[in-house]
Amino acid sequence: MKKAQIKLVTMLTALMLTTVSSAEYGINLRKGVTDYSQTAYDMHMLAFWVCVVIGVLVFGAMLYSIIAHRKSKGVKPEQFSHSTTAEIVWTIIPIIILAVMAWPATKALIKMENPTENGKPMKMDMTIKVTGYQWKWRYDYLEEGFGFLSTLSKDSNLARQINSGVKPETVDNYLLDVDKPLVLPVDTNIRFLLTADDVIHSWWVPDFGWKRDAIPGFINEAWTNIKEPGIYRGQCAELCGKDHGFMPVVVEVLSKEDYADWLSQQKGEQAEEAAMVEKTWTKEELMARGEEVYMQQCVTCHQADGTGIPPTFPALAGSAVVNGAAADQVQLVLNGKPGTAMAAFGSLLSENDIAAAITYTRNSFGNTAGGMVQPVDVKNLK
Ligand code: HEC
Ligand SMILES: [Cu+2]
Repeated sequence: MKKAQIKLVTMLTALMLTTVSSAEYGINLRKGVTDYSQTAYDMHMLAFWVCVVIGVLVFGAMLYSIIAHRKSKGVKPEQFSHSTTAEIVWTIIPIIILAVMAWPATKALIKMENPTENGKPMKMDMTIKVTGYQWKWRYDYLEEGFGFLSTLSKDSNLARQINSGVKPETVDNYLLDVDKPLVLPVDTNIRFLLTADDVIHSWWVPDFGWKRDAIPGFINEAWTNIKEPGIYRGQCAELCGKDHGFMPVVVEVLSKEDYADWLSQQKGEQAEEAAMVEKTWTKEELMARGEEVYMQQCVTCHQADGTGIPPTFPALAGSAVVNGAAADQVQLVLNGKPGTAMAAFGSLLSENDIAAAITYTRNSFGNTAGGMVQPVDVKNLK
Protein backbone atom coordinates (compact mmCIF):
# COMPACT_ATOMS: atom_id res chain seq x y z
CA MET A 1 0.00 0.00 0.00
CA LYS A 2 1.07 3.56 -0.59
CA LYS A 3 1.80 5.81 2.38
CA ALA A 4 -1.31 7.93 1.81
CA GLN A 5 -3.50 4.85 1.70
CA ILE A 6 -2.04 3.52 4.94
CA LYS A 7 -2.67 6.88 6.57
CA LEU A 8 -6.28 6.90 5.39
CA VAL A 9 -6.96 3.38 6.63
CA THR A 10 -5.39 4.16 10.02
CA MET A 11 -7.46 7.28 10.36
CA LEU A 12 -10.71 5.55 9.43
CA THR A 13 -10.00 2.70 11.85
CA ALA A 14 -9.23 5.14 14.66
CA LEU A 15 -12.45 7.01 13.89
CA MET A 16 -14.50 3.82 13.99
CA LEU A 17 -12.97 2.72 17.28
CA THR A 18 -13.65 6.07 18.95
CA THR A 19 -17.30 6.16 17.92
CA VAL A 20 -17.81 2.59 19.08
CA SER A 21 -16.17 3.17 22.45
CA SER A 22 -17.95 6.44 23.14
CA ALA A 23 -21.43 5.14 22.29
CA GLU A 24 -23.64 4.64 25.33
CA TYR A 25 -25.28 1.45 24.17
CA GLY A 26 -23.71 -1.97 24.17
CA ILE A 27 -23.79 -4.14 21.09
CA ASN A 28 -24.69 -7.35 22.86
CA LEU A 29 -27.92 -8.56 24.49
CA ARG A 30 -28.32 -7.45 28.07
CA LYS A 31 -27.89 -10.02 30.82
CA GLY A 32 -30.94 -8.78 32.68
CA VAL A 33 -31.83 -9.42 36.30
CA THR A 34 -33.69 -12.74 36.34
CA ASP A 35 -32.61 -16.39 36.03
CA TYR A 36 -34.53 -16.55 32.83
CA SER A 37 -32.85 -13.54 31.25
CA GLN A 38 -29.46 -15.03 32.20
CA THR A 39 -30.47 -18.31 30.51
CA ALA A 40 -31.53 -16.44 27.38
CA TYR A 41 -28.24 -14.56 27.40
CA ASP A 42 -26.19 -17.76 27.85
CA MET A 43 -28.00 -19.43 24.98
CA HIS A 44 -27.46 -16.45 22.78
CA MET A 45 -23.73 -16.58 23.58
CA LEU A 46 -23.62 -20.33 22.89
CA ALA A 47 -25.21 -19.84 19.48
CA PHE A 48 -22.92 -16.89 18.86
CA TRP A 49 -19.74 -18.89 19.54
CA VAL A 50 -20.98 -21.80 17.44
CA CYS A 51 -21.45 -19.29 14.60
CA VAL A 52 -17.98 -17.85 15.19
CA VAL A 53 -16.36 -21.28 14.99
CA ILE A 54 -18.29 -22.20 11.84
CA GLY A 55 -17.46 -18.82 10.33
CA VAL A 56 -13.75 -19.15 11.04
CA LEU A 57 -13.61 -22.72 9.67
CA VAL A 58 -15.62 -22.02 6.51
CA PHE A 59 -14.05 -18.68 5.63
CA GLY A 60 -10.62 -19.95 6.69
CA ALA A 61 -10.91 -22.92 4.34
CA MET A 62 -12.14 -20.67 1.54
CA LEU A 63 -9.40 -18.12 2.03
CA TYR A 64 -6.71 -20.78 2.26
CA SER A 65 -7.95 -22.50 -0.91
CA ILE A 66 -8.19 -19.25 -2.83
CA ILE A 67 -4.66 -18.20 -1.90
CA ALA A 68 -2.85 -21.54 -1.91
CA HIS A 69 -4.44 -22.86 -5.09
CA ARG A 70 -4.59 -19.72 -7.19
CA LYS A 71 -4.38 -19.87 -10.95
CA SER A 72 -1.22 -17.77 -11.09
CA LYS A 73 0.63 -20.58 -9.28
CA GLY A 74 -0.33 -22.85 -12.15
CA VAL A 75 -2.78 -24.98 -10.17
CA LYS A 76 -5.13 -27.06 -12.36
CA PRO A 77 -8.73 -27.43 -11.05
CA GLU A 78 -10.14 -30.86 -10.26
CA GLN A 79 -12.99 -31.85 -12.58
CA PHE A 80 -15.21 -33.90 -10.18
CA SER A 81 -18.77 -32.70 -9.64
CA HIS A 82 -20.20 -35.00 -7.01
CA SER A 83 -19.24 -36.47 -3.65
CA THR A 84 -21.72 -38.51 -1.68
CA THR A 85 -19.39 -38.58 1.30
CA ALA A 86 -19.11 -34.78 1.39
CA GLU A 87 -22.88 -34.43 1.12
CA ILE A 88 -23.50 -36.80 3.98
CA VAL A 89 -20.91 -35.02 6.13
CA TRP A 90 -22.32 -31.55 5.50
CA THR A 91 -25.82 -32.78 6.31
CA ILE A 92 -24.95 -34.70 9.47
CA ILE A 93 -22.75 -32.04 11.07
CA PRO A 94 -25.41 -29.25 10.97
CA ILE A 95 -28.02 -31.68 12.31
CA ILE A 96 -25.76 -32.41 15.27
CA ILE A 97 -25.13 -28.69 15.84
CA LEU A 98 -28.86 -27.92 15.70
CA ALA A 99 -29.68 -30.75 18.08
CA VAL A 100 -27.01 -29.58 20.53
CA MET A 101 -28.47 -26.07 20.47
CA ALA A 102 -32.12 -27.19 20.60
CA TRP A 103 -31.54 -29.12 23.83
CA PRO A 104 -30.82 -26.15 26.15
CA ALA A 105 -33.34 -23.98 24.25
CA THR A 106 -36.13 -26.48 24.90
CA LYS A 107 -35.11 -26.80 28.54
CA ALA A 108 -35.25 -23.02 28.95
CA LEU A 109 -38.68 -22.80 27.32
CA ILE A 110 -40.04 -25.50 29.61
CA LYS A 111 -38.57 -23.69 32.60
CA MET A 112 -40.42 -20.54 31.56
CA GLU A 113 -43.73 -22.14 30.61
CA ASN A 114 -43.94 -24.76 33.33
CA PRO A 115 -41.76 -23.75 36.28
CA THR A 116 -41.02 -26.53 38.73
CA GLU A 117 -39.06 -26.83 41.95
CA ASN A 118 -37.82 -30.30 42.96
CA GLY A 119 -40.23 -31.86 40.49
CA LYS A 120 -43.28 -30.06 41.90
CA PRO A 121 -44.96 -27.01 40.38
CA MET A 122 -43.15 -23.92 41.63
CA LYS A 123 -44.95 -22.01 44.35
CA MET A 124 -45.78 -18.45 43.36
CA ASP A 125 -45.62 -15.86 46.14
CA MET A 126 -47.82 -13.23 44.53
CA THR A 127 -49.84 -12.47 41.43
CA ILE A 128 -49.97 -9.31 39.36
CA LYS A 129 -52.70 -8.85 36.79
CA VAL A 130 -51.57 -6.64 33.92
CA THR A 131 -54.25 -5.11 31.70
CA GLY A 132 -53.38 -3.18 28.54
CA TYR A 133 -55.54 -0.22 27.52
CA GLN A 134 -55.18 2.33 24.77
CA TRP A 135 -52.70 3.72 25.94
CA LYS A 136 -51.83 2.81 29.46
CA TRP A 137 -51.37 -0.17 31.74
CA ARG A 138 -53.34 -1.22 34.77
CA TYR A 139 -51.67 -3.28 37.51
CA ASP A 140 -53.76 -5.21 40.02
CA TYR A 141 -52.22 -6.79 43.09
CA LEU A 142 -54.66 -9.69 43.25
CA GLU A 143 -53.86 -10.91 46.76
CA GLU A 144 -53.91 -7.37 48.15
CA GLY A 145 -57.12 -6.27 46.46
CA PHE A 146 -55.88 -3.05 44.99
CA GLY A 147 -54.58 -1.74 41.71
CA PHE A 148 -53.82 1.39 39.75
CA LEU A 149 -53.24 2.82 36.31
CA SER A 150 -49.78 3.56 35.02
CA THR A 151 -49.56 6.17 32.27
CA LEU A 152 -46.85 8.12 30.49
CA SER A 153 -45.28 10.74 32.77
CA LYS A 154 -46.44 14.33 32.43
CA ASP A 155 -43.00 15.58 31.29
CA SER A 156 -42.69 13.03 28.50
CA ASN A 157 -46.29 13.60 27.50
CA LEU A 158 -45.74 17.35 27.16
CA ALA A 159 -42.39 16.93 25.41
CA ARG A 160 -43.89 14.69 22.72
CA GLN A 161 -46.32 17.44 21.70
CA ILE A 162 -45.27 20.14 19.28
CA ASN A 163 -45.31 23.64 20.78
CA SER A 164 -45.76 22.39 24.35
CA GLY A 165 -42.62 24.32 25.28
CA VAL A 166 -40.96 21.22 26.75
CA LYS A 167 -38.06 19.79 24.73
CA PRO A 168 -37.51 16.01 24.70
CA GLU A 169 -33.78 16.50 25.38
CA THR A 170 -34.61 18.06 28.72
CA VAL A 171 -36.72 15.13 29.95
CA ASP A 172 -35.05 12.27 31.82
CA ASN A 173 -36.02 8.87 30.43
CA TYR A 174 -38.04 10.49 27.66
CA LEU A 175 -41.00 8.22 26.73
CA LEU A 176 -39.74 5.62 29.21
CA ASP A 177 -41.23 7.10 32.36
CA VAL A 178 -44.67 6.78 33.99
CA ASP A 179 -46.64 8.50 36.73
CA LYS A 180 -46.91 5.38 38.87
CA PRO A 181 -44.59 2.42 38.27
CA LEU A 182 -45.38 -1.20 39.03
CA VAL A 183 -43.66 -1.87 42.38
CA LEU A 184 -42.40 -5.39 43.10
CA PRO A 185 -40.30 -7.09 45.78
CA VAL A 186 -36.91 -8.63 45.01
CA ASP A 187 -36.27 -12.42 45.28
CA THR A 188 -39.94 -13.32 45.04
CA ASN A 189 -41.72 -15.69 42.68
CA ILE A 190 -44.20 -13.46 40.90
CA ARG A 191 -46.91 -14.71 38.59
CA PHE A 192 -48.20 -12.37 35.91
CA LEU A 193 -51.63 -12.66 34.33
CA LEU A 194 -51.82 -10.55 31.20
CA THR A 195 -54.86 -9.40 29.30
CA ALA A 196 -56.18 -6.32 27.50
CA ASP A 197 -59.40 -4.38 27.36
CA ASP A 198 -59.42 -3.09 23.79
CA VAL A 199 -56.77 -4.23 21.32
CA ILE A 200 -53.69 -6.47 21.55
CA HIS A 201 -50.84 -5.00 23.58
CA SER A 202 -47.61 -6.65 24.67
CA TRP A 203 -45.91 -6.21 28.02
CA TRP A 204 -42.15 -6.15 27.71
CA VAL A 205 -39.30 -5.43 30.10
CA PRO A 206 -36.03 -6.50 28.44
CA ASP A 207 -34.24 -7.00 31.76
CA PHE A 208 -36.69 -9.75 32.72
CA GLY A 209 -35.95 -11.73 29.57
CA TRP A 210 -39.50 -12.20 28.25
CA LYS A 211 -42.46 -10.43 26.75
CA ARG A 212 -46.09 -11.49 26.61
CA ASP A 213 -48.98 -10.42 24.47
CA ALA A 214 -51.93 -8.95 26.34
CA ILE A 215 -54.98 -10.01 24.35
CA PRO A 216 -58.63 -9.00 24.95
CA GLY A 217 -60.65 -12.00 26.11
CA PHE A 218 -57.60 -14.12 26.88
CA ILE A 219 -55.33 -14.38 29.89
CA ASN A 220 -51.68 -15.10 29.22
CA GLU A 221 -49.39 -16.23 31.97
CA ALA A 222 -45.76 -15.51 32.77
CA TRP A 223 -43.60 -15.45 35.86
CA THR A 224 -40.42 -13.93 37.11
CA ASN A 225 -38.10 -13.69 40.08
CA ILE A 226 -36.05 -10.51 40.06
CA LYS A 227 -32.60 -10.73 41.59
CA GLU A 228 -31.65 -7.08 41.99
CA PRO A 229 -33.53 -4.02 43.28
CA GLY A 230 -33.66 -1.21 40.75
CA ILE A 231 -35.79 0.50 38.16
CA TYR A 232 -36.42 -1.42 34.96
CA ARG A 233 -37.96 0.10 31.88
CA GLY A 234 -39.76 -1.35 28.91
CA GLN A 235 -42.48 -0.65 26.39
CA CYS A 236 -45.63 -1.96 24.81
CA ALA A 237 -44.24 -4.21 22.08
CA GLU A 238 -47.36 -4.54 19.94
CA LEU A 239 -48.57 -1.89 17.50
CA CYS A 240 -51.76 -0.91 19.32
CA GLY A 241 -52.94 2.35 17.81
CA LYS A 242 -51.91 5.94 17.44
CA ASP A 243 -50.20 6.27 20.83
CA HIS A 244 -48.56 2.86 20.83
CA GLY A 245 -45.17 4.49 21.42
CA PHE A 246 -46.45 6.31 24.50
CA MET A 247 -47.34 3.52 26.91
CA PRO A 248 -44.06 2.61 28.56
CA VAL A 249 -43.62 0.02 31.29
CA VAL A 250 -41.69 0.98 34.41
CA VAL A 251 -41.05 -1.52 37.20
CA GLU A 252 -39.52 -0.47 40.48
CA VAL A 253 -38.04 -3.40 42.38
CA LEU A 254 -37.61 -2.88 46.12
CA SER A 255 -36.08 -4.90 48.95
CA LYS A 256 -38.68 -6.99 50.78
CA GLU A 257 -38.80 -4.55 53.71
CA ASP A 258 -39.23 -1.49 51.49
CA TYR A 259 -41.90 -3.31 49.55
CA ALA A 260 -43.85 -4.07 52.73
CA ASP A 261 -43.66 -0.37 53.68
CA TRP A 262 -44.83 0.67 50.25
CA LEU A 263 -47.72 -1.81 50.41
CA SER A 264 -49.03 -0.54 53.76
CA GLN A 265 -48.74 3.04 52.54
CA GLN A 266 -50.78 2.16 49.44
CA LYS A 267 -53.44 0.50 51.55
CA GLY A 268 -53.61 3.57 53.80
CA GLU A 269 -54.08 5.82 50.78
CA GLN A 270 -56.71 3.50 49.42
CA ALA A 271 -58.68 3.64 52.67
CA GLU A 272 -58.42 7.44 52.62
CA GLU A 273 -59.70 7.54 49.05
CA ALA A 274 -62.62 5.29 49.96
CA ALA A 275 -63.55 7.59 52.86
CA MET A 276 -63.46 10.60 50.53
CA VAL A 277 -66.22 9.11 48.35
CA GLU A 278 -68.75 9.77 51.09
CA LYS A 279 -67.87 13.39 51.84
CA THR A 280 -69.26 16.41 50.01
CA TRP A 281 -66.53 18.03 47.94
CA THR A 282 -66.24 21.75 47.26
CA LYS A 283 -66.21 22.92 43.67
CA GLU A 284 -62.56 24.01 44.00
CA GLU A 285 -61.56 20.53 45.16
CA LEU A 286 -63.43 18.86 42.31
CA MET A 287 -62.03 21.23 39.71
CA ALA A 288 -58.42 20.87 40.89
CA ARG A 289 -58.59 17.09 41.05
CA GLY A 290 -60.58 17.02 37.81
CA GLU A 291 -57.97 18.94 35.86
CA GLU A 292 -55.28 16.55 37.08
CA VAL A 293 -57.32 13.48 36.11
CA TYR A 294 -58.30 14.98 32.75
CA MET A 295 -54.71 15.84 31.88
CA GLN A 296 -53.55 12.34 32.81
CA GLN A 297 -56.43 10.16 31.54
CA CYS A 298 -58.50 11.94 28.93
CA VAL A 299 -56.16 14.38 27.22
CA THR A 300 -54.64 12.04 24.60
CA CYS A 301 -57.99 11.65 22.89
CA HIS A 302 -60.05 14.70 23.86
CA GLN A 303 -57.07 17.14 23.90
CA ALA A 304 -56.10 19.75 26.51
CA ASP A 305 -58.57 22.33 25.20
CA GLY A 306 -61.40 19.83 24.82
CA THR A 307 -61.51 20.05 21.03
CA GLY A 308 -60.77 16.35 20.50
CA ILE A 309 -59.55 14.98 17.17
CA PRO A 310 -62.78 14.65 15.19
CA PRO A 311 -64.20 12.53 13.76
CA THR A 312 -62.56 9.73 15.79
CA PHE A 313 -62.26 11.48 19.13
CA PRO A 314 -65.18 13.88 19.64
CA ALA A 315 -64.80 17.35 21.10
CA LEU A 316 -65.99 17.75 24.67
CA ALA A 317 -66.14 21.50 24.13
CA GLY A 318 -69.77 22.15 23.21
CA SER A 319 -70.63 18.43 23.33
CA ALA A 320 -74.31 17.66 23.83
CA VAL A 321 -73.43 14.91 26.31
CA VAL A 322 -71.19 17.13 28.43
CA ASN A 323 -73.74 19.93 28.43
CA GLY A 324 -76.68 17.55 28.94
CA ALA A 325 -77.94 15.69 32.01
CA ALA A 326 -75.12 14.90 34.45
CA ALA A 327 -76.39 11.35 35.03
CA ASP A 328 -76.08 10.53 31.29
CA GLN A 329 -72.52 11.75 31.20
CA VAL A 330 -71.65 9.75 34.33
CA GLN A 331 -73.12 6.63 32.71
CA LEU A 332 -71.11 7.19 29.55
CA VAL A 333 -67.81 7.64 31.38
CA LEU A 334 -68.54 4.72 33.73
CA ASN A 335 -69.47 2.28 30.99
CA GLY A 336 -67.59 3.65 28.00
CA LYS A 337 -68.83 3.13 24.48
CA PRO A 338 -68.23 -0.46 23.33
CA GLY A 339 -66.55 -0.69 19.96
CA THR A 340 -64.84 2.69 20.29
CA ALA A 341 -61.71 3.86 22.07
CA MET A 342 -63.85 5.33 24.87
CA ALA A 343 -63.06 2.89 27.70
CA ALA A 344 -65.33 1.99 30.61
CA PHE A 345 -63.62 4.15 33.20
CA GLY A 346 -65.79 2.68 35.96
CA SER A 347 -63.32 -0.14 36.39
CA LEU A 348 -60.28 2.10 35.86
CA LEU A 349 -60.72 5.18 38.02
CA SER A 350 -62.11 5.82 41.49
CA GLU A 351 -65.48 7.50 42.04
CA ASN A 352 -63.51 10.54 43.18
CA ASP A 353 -61.55 10.74 39.95
CA ILE A 354 -64.60 10.23 37.74
CA ALA A 355 -66.72 12.82 39.59
CA ALA A 356 -63.86 15.30 39.45
CA ALA A 357 -63.13 14.74 35.74
CA ILE A 358 -66.80 15.14 34.84
CA THR A 359 -67.18 18.29 36.96
CA TYR A 360 -64.07 19.64 35.26
CA THR A 361 -65.37 19.00 31.73
CA ARG A 362 -68.77 20.55 32.53
CA ASN A 363 -67.08 23.74 33.73
CA SER A 364 -64.27 24.04 31.16
CA PHE A 365 -63.72 24.50 27.43
CA GLY A 366 -66.53 27.06 27.31
CA ASN A 367 -69.13 24.46 28.37
CA THR A 368 -72.18 25.88 30.09
CA ALA A 369 -73.52 22.89 32.02
CA GLY A 370 -71.79 24.04 35.20
CA GLY A 371 -72.66 22.52 38.56
CA MET A 372 -70.94 19.65 40.31
CA VAL A 373 -70.98 15.89 40.22
CA GLN A 374 -70.14 14.41 43.63
CA PRO A 375 -68.30 11.09 44.05
CA VAL A 376 -71.29 9.71 45.88
CA ASP A 377 -73.48 10.45 42.81
CA VAL A 378 -71.08 8.37 40.72
CA LYS A 379 -71.17 5.59 43.32
CA ASN A 380 -74.97 5.51 43.22
CA LEU A 381 -75.01 5.24 39.42
CA LYS A 382 -72.45 2.43 39.31
C1 HEC B 1 -58.51 6.40 24.09
C2 HEC B 1 -59.27 7.56 23.73
C3 HEC B 1 -60.19 8.17 24.78
C4 HEC B 1 -59.90 8.52 26.07
C5 HEC B 1 -58.58 8.33 26.81
C6 HEC B 1 -61.10 9.11 26.61
N1 HEC B 1 -62.08 9.11 25.66
FE1 HEC B 1 -63.92 9.93 25.90
N2 HEC B 1 -64.40 9.33 23.99
C7 HEC B 1 -63.57 8.66 23.13
C8 HEC B 1 -64.32 8.33 21.94
C9 HEC B 1 -63.77 7.56 20.73
C10 HEC B 1 -65.62 8.83 22.12
C11 HEC B 1 -66.79 8.73 21.14
C12 HEC B 1 -67.60 7.49 21.41
C13 HEC B 1 -68.75 7.44 20.48
O1 HEC B 1 -68.55 7.05 19.35
O2 HEC B 1 -69.86 7.81 20.93
C14 HEC B 1 -65.62 9.46 23.42
C15 HEC B 1 -66.71 10.11 23.94
C16 HEC B 1 -66.74 10.78 25.14
C17 HEC B 1 -67.83 11.58 25.63
C18 HEC B 1 -69.11 11.84 24.86
C19 HEC B 1 -68.86 12.99 23.95
C20 HEC B 1 -69.97 13.19 22.93
O3 HEC B 1 -70.29 14.38 22.67
O4 HEC B 1 -70.50 12.20 22.42
C21 HEC B 1 -67.47 12.05 26.85
C22 HEC B 1 -68.30 12.93 27.76
C23 HEC B 1 -66.16 11.53 27.14
N3 HEC B 1 -65.74 10.78 26.07
C24 HEC B 1 -65.46 11.81 28.30
C25 HEC B 1 -64.21 11.29 28.58
C26 HEC B 1 -63.51 11.48 29.83
C27 HEC B 1 -64.07 12.24 31.03
C28 HEC B 1 -62.34 10.85 29.72
C29 HEC B 1 -61.25 10.72 30.78
C30 HEC B 1 -61.64 10.16 32.03
C31 HEC B 1 -62.28 10.27 28.39
N4 HEC B 1 -63.43 10.55 27.73
C32 HEC B 1 -61.20 9.59 27.90
C33 HEC B 1 -62.24 8.35 23.34
C34 HEC B 1 -61.56 8.55 24.53
CU1 LIG C 1 -50.05 -1.15 23.55
